[in-house]
Amino acid sequence: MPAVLLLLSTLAFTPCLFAFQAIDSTDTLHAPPPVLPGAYADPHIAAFGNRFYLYPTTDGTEGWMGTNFTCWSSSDLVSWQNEGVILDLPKDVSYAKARAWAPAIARKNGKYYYYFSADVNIGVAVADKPAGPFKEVLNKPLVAKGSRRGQMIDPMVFVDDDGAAYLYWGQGMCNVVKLNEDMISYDTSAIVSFKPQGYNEGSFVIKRKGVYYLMWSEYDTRDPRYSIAYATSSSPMGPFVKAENPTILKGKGVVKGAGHHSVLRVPGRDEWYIAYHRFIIPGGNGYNRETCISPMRFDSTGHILPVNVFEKVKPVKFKRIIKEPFF
Ligand code: FUB
Repeated sequence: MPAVLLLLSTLAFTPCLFAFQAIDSTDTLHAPPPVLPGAYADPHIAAFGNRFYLYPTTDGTEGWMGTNFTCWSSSDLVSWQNEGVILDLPKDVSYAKARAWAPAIARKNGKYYYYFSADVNIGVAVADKPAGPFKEVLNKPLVAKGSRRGQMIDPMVFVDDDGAAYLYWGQGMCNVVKLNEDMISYDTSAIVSFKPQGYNEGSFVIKRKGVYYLMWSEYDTRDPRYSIAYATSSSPMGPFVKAENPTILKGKGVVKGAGHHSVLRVPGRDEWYIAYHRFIIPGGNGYNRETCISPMRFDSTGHILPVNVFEKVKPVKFKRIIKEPFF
């Protein structure tokens, strides 16, 4: 092609290119697809060995009447494989049959501990592998319905660098207690309960550069304003101080009801991702939610930056075999 024609054709395409880029970063009508197919909420994300795992609530019924839990695994955070049902309340749990909500996973003593909400109790099951099979171990709730103010749901276990594990839970109130070495018992007199301003449910804790970040969901999960806020502390037991700009994840445009999250640090890197649910696009609501993942970043002073719910997660590779601390 003669040089002048080449220049003309390049110029002719340039505005299209700019227009495309502009739409890509500001378009709130077209959100990235969810990472799991179908109705899954309250995703707990984790990395074990050289794989990523998601443990969600099975959604899609009025009143959240799901009865079983699934596990999903991935090598890159983008393609997810269904590992099947890992706990089935009617079959595997004696004290609860439905309302299988908001699970959490933790690893310690070479075992995988799966904490789950079931008929507004919190239970615990144990496995040798991240995708199970899990066995309910107590034959009674770890936290019983009605034992404290608020709902006994939404467990999360944070294992600190020294191997100490802390259980967080609660709707209405945030509760925290250090778990015993066995991960399935604790001193009830040591429970600390508090309510950060705006707190509703879904607490999650991470530690970065010596700072403990407590995050939680605000508003009701059926409310399009459902969103995530955070506070920080120098101790896993608090007190936690709510951040100056606390909202780190909320809906915009077609994205509604974005919340009940968990956070993943890619092992060995200062690279973070947030897993959360939103109303299914199109046509979803607080009982029909889907699981998404977006990058999560910090500023140079350690504040969590607001997440762009329109940023698509790109494939993440483990660069090498990671030897993680194995408590
Ligand atoms: O999925 C059922 C309930 O909805 C969860 O336990 C809450 O956190 C809310 O997401």
